[in-house]
Amino acid sequence: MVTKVKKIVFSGIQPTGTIHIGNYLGAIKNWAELQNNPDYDCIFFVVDLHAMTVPYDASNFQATIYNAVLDNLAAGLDPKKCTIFIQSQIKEHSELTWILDTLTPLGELQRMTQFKEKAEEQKSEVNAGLLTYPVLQAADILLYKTDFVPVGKDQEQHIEFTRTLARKFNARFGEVFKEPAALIPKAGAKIMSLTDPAKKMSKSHGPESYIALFDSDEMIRRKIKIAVTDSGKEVRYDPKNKPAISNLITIYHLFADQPIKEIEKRYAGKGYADFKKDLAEVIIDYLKPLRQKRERLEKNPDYVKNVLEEGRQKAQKIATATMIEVKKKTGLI
Ligand code: AQP
Repeated sequence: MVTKVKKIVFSGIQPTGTIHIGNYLGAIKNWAELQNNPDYDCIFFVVDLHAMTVPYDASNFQATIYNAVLDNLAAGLDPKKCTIFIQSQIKEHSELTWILDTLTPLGELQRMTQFKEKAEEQKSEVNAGLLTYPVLQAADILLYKTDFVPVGKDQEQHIEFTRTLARKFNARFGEVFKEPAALIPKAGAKIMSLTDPAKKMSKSHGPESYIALFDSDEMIRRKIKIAVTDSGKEVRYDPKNKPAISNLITIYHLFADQPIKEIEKRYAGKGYADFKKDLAEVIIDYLKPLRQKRERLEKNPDYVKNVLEEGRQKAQKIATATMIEVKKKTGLI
């Protein structure tokens, strides 16, 4: 009997505080769907090393990392169907980063959109890690011989960079890495900020700009109520001319699983206020079971510990095997 080789799906999330609905709709929701596909072997991880590139509090970092794992389990990752682990527990990520660093032109990193934005945001703390972030990300992905990386639109440039590095390494040292492809969702790939629809929804733009996955019902109602809207009062999907309301319609469409046309029809002749009131309830209804699941998980730390240990062991096996190949090809002892 011929066993079919499964494609590797690999992606991660930073433990930098609360996960928001942008992270969920752009990435985690798709991860939870992909893990059900029998053709895929899914590996997801919490990228704590990446989170160290921005100012953070070491005294509660462990709790933040642990909470990110809880958030992802509550949001639908099922350890029976996928591998879940913590980046820093696999040393090979850092080891491969160094080797890939030596293949990376400095100018390419300086041109990365995320670096330019973050360097602007944290002017006083532009560390080298912020610059080499995409190299660590490439090492993460390549270490697992990844085929597909499900991410939001903002990560497209980093995946392209990863492909370039894989090609470069293979050309110079011999074939080791696969060239991964980004899997970007058709809708939800870039959920915009509630306070500024020109910017992507982001934790760093203040709590009113995003809805956290585990915000209270009251917080969700308030944030949607004060979310900026466009001039006029028509609930119409038109990202170019009505970016704020189009963003809210996208959120409605994805959480209610209803076509955009149907939503527009339902609110024809009604104003933004009616639409926003219903949108808040749609989000609340969707997120309720996730919150309940998180509460159950919180009471079961041993289960979470076991999930992470199993994940670590599976990840370690793959990472070790890849690094043996890498060391051989690069001439290291
Ligand atoms: N606004 C978004 N819309 C769709 N997808 C998004 N992602 C992030 N923001 C959006 C996707 O979520 C996954 C995890 O991203 P991350 O851990 O790298 O988080 P981030 O992009 O750093 O999130 P923030 O909120 O923007 O953090 P700060 O403010 O700290 O920089 C990725 O697949 C990403 O594409």
